[in-house]
Amino acid sequence: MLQADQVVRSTCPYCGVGCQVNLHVKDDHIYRVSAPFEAAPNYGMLCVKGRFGTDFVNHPDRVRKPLLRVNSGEPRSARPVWREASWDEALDFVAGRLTDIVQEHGGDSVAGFACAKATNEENYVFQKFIRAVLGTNNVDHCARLCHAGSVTGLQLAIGSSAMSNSIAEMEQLDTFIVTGSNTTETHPVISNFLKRAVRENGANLIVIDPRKIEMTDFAMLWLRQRPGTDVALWQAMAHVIVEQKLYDEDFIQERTEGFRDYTASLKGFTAEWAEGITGVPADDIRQAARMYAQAPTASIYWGMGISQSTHGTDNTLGVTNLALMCGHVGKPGTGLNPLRGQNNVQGCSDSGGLPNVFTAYQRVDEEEVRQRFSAYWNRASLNPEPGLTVTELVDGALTGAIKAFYIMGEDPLTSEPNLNHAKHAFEELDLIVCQDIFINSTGQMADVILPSSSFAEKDGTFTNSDRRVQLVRQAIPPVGESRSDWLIIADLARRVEEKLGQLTSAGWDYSHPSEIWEEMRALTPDFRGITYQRLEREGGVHWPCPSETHPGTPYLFAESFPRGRGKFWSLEYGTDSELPDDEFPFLLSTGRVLYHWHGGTMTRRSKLDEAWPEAMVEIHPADALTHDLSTGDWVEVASRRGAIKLRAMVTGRSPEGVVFIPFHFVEAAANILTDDRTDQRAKIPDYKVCAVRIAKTKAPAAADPATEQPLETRGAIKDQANLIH
Ligand SMILES: Nc1nc2c(c(=O)[nH]1)N[C@H]1C(S)=C(S)[C@@H](COP(=O)(O)OP(=O)(O)OC[C@H]3O[C@@H](n4cnc5c(=O)[nH]c(N)nc54)[C@H](O)[C@@H]3O)O[C@H]1N2
Ligand SMILES: Nc1nc2c(c(=O)[nH]1)N[C@H]1C(S)=C(S)[C@@H](COP(=O)(O)OP(=O)(O)OC[C@H]3O[C@@H](n4cnc5c(=O)[nH]c(N)nc54)[C@H](O)[C@@H]3O)O[C@H]1N2
Ligand code: SF4
Ligand SMILES: [Mo]
Repeated sequence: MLQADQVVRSTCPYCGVGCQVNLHVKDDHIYRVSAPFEAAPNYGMLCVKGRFGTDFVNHPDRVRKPLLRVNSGEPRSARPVWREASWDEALDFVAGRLTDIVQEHGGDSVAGFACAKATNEENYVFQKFIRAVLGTNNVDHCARLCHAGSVTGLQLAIGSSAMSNSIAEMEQLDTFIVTGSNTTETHPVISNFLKRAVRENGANLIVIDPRKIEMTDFAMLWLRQRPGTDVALWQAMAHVIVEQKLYDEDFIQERTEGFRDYTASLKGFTAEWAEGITGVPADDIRQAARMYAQAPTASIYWGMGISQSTHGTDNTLGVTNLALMCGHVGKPGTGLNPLRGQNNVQGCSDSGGLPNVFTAYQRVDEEEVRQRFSAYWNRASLNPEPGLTVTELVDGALTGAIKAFYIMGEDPLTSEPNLNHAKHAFEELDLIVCQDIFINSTGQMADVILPSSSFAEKDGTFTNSDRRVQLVRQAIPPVGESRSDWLIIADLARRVEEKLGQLTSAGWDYSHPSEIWEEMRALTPDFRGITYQRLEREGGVHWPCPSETHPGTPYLFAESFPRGRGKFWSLEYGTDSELPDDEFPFLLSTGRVLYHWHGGTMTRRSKLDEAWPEAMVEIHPADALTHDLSTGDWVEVASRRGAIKLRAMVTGRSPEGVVFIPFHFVEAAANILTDDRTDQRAKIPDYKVCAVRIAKTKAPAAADPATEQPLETRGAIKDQANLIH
């Protein structure tokens, strides 16, 4: 057997479970990944991505030197031609262009996309650069496209959006709801704990999901609602609980406000009424309500099916109302749990990668907070105006209010809705900088690519879905001339400070990420008790952790909510989503499959691509029959915004009238079809409901005989575009 040069403990770079991995390294390559049995949160388990998906690290497509676009006179949509540059040249170019734009149009004309894949320390340095040097709060990240509905709803109801329970509590669950979360494919190791609760603890599981996901096999009750109708379901469950007096009077008295008004507003929201809207039998709604309300402890887990909706905030308020009236929050095994998606999406938000807050949700519009940060950062003042959100930034590019995008490790031109509209907006920008490990779809439109080092090439911390801060450790040297994101930003910040004639602060002279963490700790009461030494010793600590003797906080809200009392919110039923009609008679739902990650940048450059090599659209057998389709046939799927071609997968997973497409494949990008209208409060788009039509079609013309996929589209993911030396 191969003998490892070294085995390095680190944290999986894919999902928010935050599994601990041992990276077995030989000749600067990770050749094997194993999981330590003794370490939380995964205790020896890994899913296929953690186990087999890290070979992207050494893929030949890694960007190894900074690249400058040579053909910048052409439209951005033209195939890019790149020239390699030294770091000095590339950083001076970026610093010069940013300086010109800030001087001419003001700091608020620049926007930064922070990175839920990068470490806490890197995101902290990034938002510090955007805020302190460029003078704007325009910094946001993919959380906007993700749990924004959950965050906004939870903030309104209880004043905190973090998951209330720890992963460790899952095996002891008594009763729990999983809704809008395809847990076995998207949080596989968590799904194992949830399955164990059912199998070994006899827990009662209620799945509420339009698709027949694997978790339904473990459920005592499965409610299959029509997509986008959840509010009706939550309201009807609340109606049952109130009518049958199954609520927790003491909890309501002591911990909440607004219950009487809320019960009054429930009039008419009967289970029969909800059946008409959701398609779920009224008796099942009543049974679900009783099971949840009468359980000694009960917890709700949810994902994108709740959040990514034009009424994502209302969906969240709907589940929160239920938890508050039943007192199912603040004890072990009870709570509100939006499962975090990216490995470090929790941490990116915690580190200040949001337009309205610094670290740990300290608000930019609060004088005292701003003063503390400006003093530490050696600035006379900081901008008090919250910045724009990702979805608003794209529109800002279109109107000309935003001139430059600095994108650190995101791929908006795969992940944004209505891609044709988004691409149009990107054309208008004066400057696009992509700092990434690969050239992704967005990179194809950039002026500069700054090569970052991947998780395996750097130290730092990620914060997983249950707020556990864990170490990421360097296992191999940086690939090519790539650099850690924090190093790139610190170097750039010094150059921009100088060009803008700002007093150069010593604020960028870090020699290791631990020094950045020390700064974050000093500015953030909730992180104060967490040190690198402690993380080395304990493996991970759940914030809030106010002192070094504090054990950390695995579950929240035991005594009170951050907003004081939990608040009930009256809801109305209605929808702003684009629903099927005669012209576009199918409902399109989008999401994920086990083997791939978002734009596929990483997983399609790993062995995982062999397991799921192409885009497929899920079509119900009854619909396949009427459209003369069998599995493997080519289908054109069209919406009001565009059309894509991909193959059919005939399956009963999605209900009749609904087609499901994963958004991982550039050659059949689901987001060409999706709709960019958003939830008014959360600004999150509706990725789960829009209207499409389907038609059988021929294989796309110039197909690669090996795969029958169009050559030019496969090329887009496989090569690095033209490179002239
Ligand atoms: N393999 C893999 N894992 C991932 C990711 C990945 O790309 N690939 N991405 C990560 C990220 S960033 C995230 S945010 C998570 C997302 O994790 P999930 O939220 O589990 O992912 P989705 O595939 O978007 O699944 C959403 C679920 O919502 C259901 N749904 C659709 N419409 C509705 C509706 O109207 N109401 C309700 N209640 N449910 C509905 C779908 O059937 C599906 O089961 O996954 C993370 N994990
Ligand atoms: N249709 C549809 N669209 C969706 C969704 C959906 O369900 N349906 N879900 C939405 C959700 S929940 C999310 S979270 C977004 C995700 O959207 P994005 O965050 O835009 O997608 P990713 O492909 O994960 O982009 C991460 C990028 O970071 C790069 N990267 C990896 N490691 C590093 C690093 O250490 N440093 C740097 N600088 N870069 C790195 C990767 O190569 C990749 O290009 O998509 C959203 N879009
Ligand atoms: S469950 Fe998530 S963190 Fe764990 S191995 Fe799989 S992708 Fe990585
Ligand atoms: Mo996400």
